[in-house]
Amino acid sequence: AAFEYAPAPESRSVVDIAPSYGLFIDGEFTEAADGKVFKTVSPSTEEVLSEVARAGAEDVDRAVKAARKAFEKWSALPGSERAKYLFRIARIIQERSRELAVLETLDNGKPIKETRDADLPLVAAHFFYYAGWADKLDHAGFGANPRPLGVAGQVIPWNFPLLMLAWKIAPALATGNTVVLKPAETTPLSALFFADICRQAGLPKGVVNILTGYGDAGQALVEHPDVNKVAFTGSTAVGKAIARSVAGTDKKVTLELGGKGANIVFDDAPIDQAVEGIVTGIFFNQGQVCCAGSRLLVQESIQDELLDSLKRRLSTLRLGDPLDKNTDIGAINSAEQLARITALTETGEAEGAERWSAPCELPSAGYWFAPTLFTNVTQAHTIARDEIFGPVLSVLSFRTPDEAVAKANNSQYGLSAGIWTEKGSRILAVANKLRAGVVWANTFNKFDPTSPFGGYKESGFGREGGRHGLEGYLDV
Ligand code: TXE
Repeated sequence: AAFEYAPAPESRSVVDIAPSYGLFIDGEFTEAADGKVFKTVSPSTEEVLSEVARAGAEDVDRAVKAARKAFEKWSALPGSERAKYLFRIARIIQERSRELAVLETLDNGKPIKETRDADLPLVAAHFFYYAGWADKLDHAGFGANPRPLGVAGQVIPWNFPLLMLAWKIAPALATGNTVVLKPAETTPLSALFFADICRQAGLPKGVVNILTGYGDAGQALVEHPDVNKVAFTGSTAVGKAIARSVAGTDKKVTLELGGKGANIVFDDAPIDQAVEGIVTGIFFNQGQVCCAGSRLLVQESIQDELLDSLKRRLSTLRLGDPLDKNTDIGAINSAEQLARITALTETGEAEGAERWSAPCELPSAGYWFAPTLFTNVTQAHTIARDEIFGPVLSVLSFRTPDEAVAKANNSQYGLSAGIWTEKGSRILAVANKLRAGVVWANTFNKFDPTSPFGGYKESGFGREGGRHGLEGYLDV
């Protein structure tokens, strides 16, 4: 690993959570203009963690004004100066990663193993990576002296609260933009913690503003006339609504939406390795991952063997307290998300697919769903087409590579895909035919700040990460 991290956290006492939090505007925590608040709960226990200010249109306006004012100075700083702030933020994230991992696990429900070993290292890595670009923009291949856009309005989801924040804020600041970011209503706490890190790093006031709130605040933000750039990650329905609402303005937009990734296993694949990759592909973060490998496409000749191994492996997954270092499967993020997953799996059964769920005891409080797979799935089934965004795998089979490609591409989405085979030539041949923004070979859900990430088709447009991730924040 490139970075060192604190020893494993094991208890919520690692992090102080205040009983209430304000909005972060112009470097200060402040109440919402109309005094509204909402509660954030731990999805694994339903315990109220804190009460958070709920932003409205007036707060959005205040935050955008602060960001506009800050833009004048921030964009005029030499890139090397902006880099210093980003490096400082990255280092503080590392230093405080233990607190952040526990906080994220409490507010989101995902296992500490993941926040500690995946989310937090990647969050720091993104700030380090984009810090490195801040003084090299002339050499990023966009021509000399590319210019920042201005104020970026960013709306993010709840599945990787801090990582999505890093994907949005790090490139925006590196390129000289200022930010108003709205985290998802079910996971506001790590973004507020990050606001505190900005203060600790001495970041000038107004460069980063955090507005906790609901979709109405997100809508007011993306529609605000003084926002120059809109970056959204979330549902395809809201993404389309945002695209419509900014049409006819001069705002630049990047959208990262849903997915229905195909994980394709050929008959020459190393089965044990493929099984691990299938598990990572769909059960990482309880399947609440836009690029999850939610459709398993398995070559017919090895289907029975693969499914037997997979079921054996799923039976060993440990579901429960996400703060336990041994937990593999944590809680579903919200009652609403659990209801969506439940409804789609019921549709799967009603349409004739065969359901198998891993044997495990679900805790009585909180939002839980056992790792589940469906066989006898056809391409017409709803569970083969719609994003479930939960720990549910739909299994389909194929005979030839061409059929695998056709099935993989038979989707409104095009975010991710995986290929499992010993043949390098097959990897290249198949990958080039897949209409997906990222294709993994003999691995899955591998992320790196140097790699661009984003979708084809209804999975959205624009790229985040890598050099490409700079482009959405620049006039070139
Ligand atoms: O998403 P929403 P939800 C998919 C996944 C999931 C479904 C619904 O399939 O089951 O979406 O999840 C803000 N204008 N993904 O309802 O509503 C909202 O407050 C501006 C895939 O949670 O899109 C939150 O901050 N903003 C996905 C953010 O949008 C609005 C991640 C996402 O919430 C808004 C999440 C509006 N009109 C869900 N309405 C991925 N691509 O990773 C809501 N928001």
